[in-house]
Amino acid sequence: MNASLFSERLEHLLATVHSVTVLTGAGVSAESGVPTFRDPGGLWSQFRPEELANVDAFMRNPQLVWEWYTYRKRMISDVSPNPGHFALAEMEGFVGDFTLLTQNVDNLHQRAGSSDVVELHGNIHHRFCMDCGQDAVEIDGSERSVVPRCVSCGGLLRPGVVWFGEMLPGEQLRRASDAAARCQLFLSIGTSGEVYPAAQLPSLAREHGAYVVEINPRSSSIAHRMHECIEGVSGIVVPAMLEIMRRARRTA
Ligand code: BJW
Ligand code: ZN
Repeated sequence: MNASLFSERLEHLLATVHSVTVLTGAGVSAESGVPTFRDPGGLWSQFRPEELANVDAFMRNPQLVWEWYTYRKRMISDVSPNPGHFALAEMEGFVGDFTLLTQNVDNLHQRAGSSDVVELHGNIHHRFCMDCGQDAVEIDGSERSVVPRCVSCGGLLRPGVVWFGEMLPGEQLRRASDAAARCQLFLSIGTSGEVYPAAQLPSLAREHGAYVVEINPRSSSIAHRMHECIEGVSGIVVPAMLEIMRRARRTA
């Protein structure tokens, strides 16, 4: 893949842009071997979201939900960031105002070197008490399959992720909205655009004048809200974008 896959407008923007906001979804981790949610063979084809990704499911059967997250944590710890993650980490050095928003809970952006990741849906390695709300440190990346209890009050600890019907963390959502509203270029990478409020961010960026671009091998459900859709995988397209930035800054 080379730069000709991008429109002239996008090539020019990549070469000159000083404010970029990126929203990532499960697709950026697919090339690391982490299954997405809604693709064929994805997590939702094996498990029913309503049975696992909401608080009622946890209250009904904490052990089942905990085991599902333990299984996913094991899978994530066995994989490494891919070229898409690394290119995004490097991109922050080329753009003065760069914000990385992710719906992913897998920590792979951080492991690739991204310094300030806005985690909209939490982090699978965090946990907190259902009763007193206290954050609990994960003991040596513990992969115990029994639901742990809070050391302060004895309540059940739950994964520090955002389930359906729960509010996104306020500060992260505010940072995401601000970054979408002020950027010149907004990249929506590897997300189906099915889940709100994250799926609203590209539109917000566009309403505020950003050029909005999707990177995805398939058209997402918000593709019609983009100025440009690049049909390809993030592990190839994002490094190609970074290369344009690098060349432009080298010759400037
Ligand atoms: C590649 C690739 C490669 C493959 N390269 N690409 C407005 C309208 C309608 C509904 C709502 C609304 N506002 C709120 C709602 C309700 C709900 C919602 O959105 N429902 C919809 C499903 C209809 N939202 C919520 O409940 C949210 N909370 C909220 O809004 O609070 C306020 C409120 C409360 C109560 C009532 C009303 C409002 C919370 C959402 C939490 C989502 N949680 C999950 C689970 C996290 C924990 C865990 O990991 O277990 O987050 S669900 C799951 O979906 C996960 C993901 O972050 C999220 C998004 O998925 P993503 O990342 O897009 O993955 P996929 O699999 O869908 O797509 C992958 C894409 O990658 C595909 O397009 C591929 O083609 C592509 N791809 N390989 C690039 N190599
Ligand atoms: Zn507690």
